[in-house]
Amino acid sequence: MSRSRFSRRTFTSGAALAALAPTGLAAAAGTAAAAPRRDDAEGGSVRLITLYVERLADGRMGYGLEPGKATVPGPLLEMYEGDTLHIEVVNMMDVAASLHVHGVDYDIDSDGTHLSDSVVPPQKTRLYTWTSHRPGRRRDGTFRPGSAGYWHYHDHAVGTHHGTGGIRNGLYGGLIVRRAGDVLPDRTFTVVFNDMTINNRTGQPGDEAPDFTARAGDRCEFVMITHGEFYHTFHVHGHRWADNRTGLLADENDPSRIVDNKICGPGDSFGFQVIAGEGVGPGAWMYHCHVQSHADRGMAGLFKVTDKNGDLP
Ligand SMILES: [Cu+2]
Repeated sequence: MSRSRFSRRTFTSGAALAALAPTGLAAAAGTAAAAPRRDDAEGGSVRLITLYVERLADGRMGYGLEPGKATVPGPLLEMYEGDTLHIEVVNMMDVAASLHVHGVDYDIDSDGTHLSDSVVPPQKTRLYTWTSHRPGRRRDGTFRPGSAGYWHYHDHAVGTHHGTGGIRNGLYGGLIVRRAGDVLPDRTFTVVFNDMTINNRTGQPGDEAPDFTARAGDRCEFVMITHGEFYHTFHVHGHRWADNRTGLLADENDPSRIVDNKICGPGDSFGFQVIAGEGVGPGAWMYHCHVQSHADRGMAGLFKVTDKNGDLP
């Protein structure tokens, strides 16, 4: 397949990739239409983005959509079931790095590991391709779930063959795959429990855990990811969600359990939506790991829900 043909390549410069990528994309789209790789992948959008992998001034590492703009976590990526996302990863560091994703579909060329020879050497560029699919029936009649979910991506190459050094230093980010018709949020917050930090912030003075701000009544979406060495529990004050794919109940007959605290271990991710301040009003609502020694060591931040004027009580 042409998709594999070009996704396998490693490029020496952004210019070389820029010259090749549009041709490759057209070929990929044409191939998908003429000879679909998956019956249910037809009709999805095909997009190309660039992710820069960089070392930050403070020693952390991050992914960014522009050179010099890397962040921890990396940019939140979104797809709809059926979409294809091509990501050219530009490695601006002096060590090999990669992009490995959870939840969606990819060829072994886009695995992002040393084992499958799909990492990005220092100062090189590589194209990764993620596809996704809608729910449907297999030929044997069994049900195949769609790709929709709160997923994540991370390095799988820095430090060890498992990317332990990359993840520890901040090379991770969220991926949301939505289903057509899903309720869209007003704003989305990404929270990553990584070792004993939140988004690689220790929570100590001068290195505070991130706060998230919304107005009362805003539909807020949390993407919660865990990495590192420990199990945690994610808790937010004053707000609850359904323990299912979206965090929302379909109706009063939906059997999903309502929770305000959820255990999460390394490599896990989940997400949910809440209406900021619903039934409780504005306030500086804490969110934190509920393992007591972890919270005491700094794994706590604020969900700041302001009033209609933008003021925090
Ligand atoms: Cu914890």
